[in-house]
Amino acid sequence: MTRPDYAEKIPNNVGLAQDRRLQRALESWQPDFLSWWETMGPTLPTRDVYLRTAIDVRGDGWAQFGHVPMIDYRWGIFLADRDPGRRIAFGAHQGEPAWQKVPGEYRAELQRLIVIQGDTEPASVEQQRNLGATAPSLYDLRNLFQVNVEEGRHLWAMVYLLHAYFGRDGREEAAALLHRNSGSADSPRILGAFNEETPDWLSFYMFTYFTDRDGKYQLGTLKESAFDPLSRTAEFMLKEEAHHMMVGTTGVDRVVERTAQVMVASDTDDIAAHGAIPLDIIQKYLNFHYSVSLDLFGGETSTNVANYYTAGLKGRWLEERRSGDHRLADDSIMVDALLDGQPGQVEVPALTGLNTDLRREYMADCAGGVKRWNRILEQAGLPQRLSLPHVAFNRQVGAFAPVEVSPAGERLPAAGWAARKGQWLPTDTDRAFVRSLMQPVYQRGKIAAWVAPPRNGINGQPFDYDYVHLA
Ligand code: BYC
Repeated sequence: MTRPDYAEKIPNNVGLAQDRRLQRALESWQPDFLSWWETMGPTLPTRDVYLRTAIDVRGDGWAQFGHVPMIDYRWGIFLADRDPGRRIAFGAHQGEPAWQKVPGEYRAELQRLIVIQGDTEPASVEQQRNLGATAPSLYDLRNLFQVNVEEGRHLWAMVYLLHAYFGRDGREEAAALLHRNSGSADSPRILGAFNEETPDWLSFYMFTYFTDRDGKYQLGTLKESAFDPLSRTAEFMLKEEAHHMMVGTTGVDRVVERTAQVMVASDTDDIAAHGAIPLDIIQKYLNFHYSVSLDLFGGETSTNVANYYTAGLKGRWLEERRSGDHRLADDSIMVDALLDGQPGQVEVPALTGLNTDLRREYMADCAGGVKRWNRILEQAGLPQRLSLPHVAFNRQVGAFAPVEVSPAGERLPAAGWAARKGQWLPTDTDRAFVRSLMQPVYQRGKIAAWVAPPRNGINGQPFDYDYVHLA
């Protein structure tokens, strides 16, 4: 595998210069991407930002850091190294060599998975475009822009696959990825969570914790794909994705830390007047972002996912490391379901329950975040704790979509839900209060009062480094 070639118009490690047709097609998509970035990307004018750029796909030295004007960021196409002996790990084709081309019979499904994945990437940039105006520090501002440019690169990753392997249909889908927009009434993004606003930094941290973590799990399943270029693309994307989740994890840490400090210092839970975010509002934001992200795993039972698995298009989380059967034809699984109108579980064939299997991996991972935030509260000597709501709470997709359920899992009549919803999900007043705290802090080494500073800077730099030069 070659190192990315930065002399080319589109940096890549896929030998683009050897395929003139593909190169031309991607070079004609490039100006559309750049004009999308200018019109739908970050709105805060900046001179340059301390960004990391991938220079290799291997090892620790895979990225370099430096101040770059964002529009000059080198969005490129990078696939993890190819394993020439790779074999399909699961499904009906288990044991056969991984595919280097798209088999005709799976073309439509593969294209659909790639389009859905690709659609989320620019959507998140659109959702976050105005956050620069209210950044709590230059450090946070830099992290926001790092996440944004890499989501842009992830779009490139999917567009490469569409152009290289799906012909004219693929090129049309690549164009459409720039035409749908988050929250648009006429042509919204495909998945629900990507049409929600990210209007403030608490939402941003929650989004990068919960929704980027869905990305981790979905990419993990695509990394198992029999279609080798998709697997290799997903593998490298996961490497970049780790930073995005760090931004979310430590972002929520820092909000909870500050909240706890102010609660202790002022000896009250009602800290709104003290310029920090009350714990009950943090819990409501958590409830919202977690439940919306649970929807991203699709229905508890799904014939789509059974077909994807059997065909070898999308595996389970850590498929190759799992012991036992990798075809799942005779297995069963207990999935969440409505039983006599109450949240419960039913047994279904393992194949149709695969969305549930993946969602459970995700839920266990999310519990880790709550544990660390509760440790912060505990260390501050506070008795309050955060928690994940029940799996049936506030769901719009799947078995629980038709019912209303409290965070504790208790079924509610419509009137009960309407009366109590504001205790569990952010109200307009909560959102307005959080927004009122969001005043920008652009001086080096300074930070907004509602969030604690990070323990570490980026790439060994101190917190008061000049991470961003504004225009
Ligand atoms: N919203 O059979 P079902 C990321 C549709 S995030 C709207 O249960 P399936 C990132 C579904 O399409 C990761 N519609 O679904 C994070 C289906 O439609 P059709 C993104 C939904 O197919 C942060 C119907 O409902 N990647 O990378 O088993 C920043 C029946 O559903 C939703 C992927 O998701 C929804 N939430 O599973 C940046 C991977 N859920 O067929 C980036 C690719 C379901 O009836 N996608 N529907 O027309 C997939 O693997 C699957 O398509 C899904 C759905 C998991 C999304």
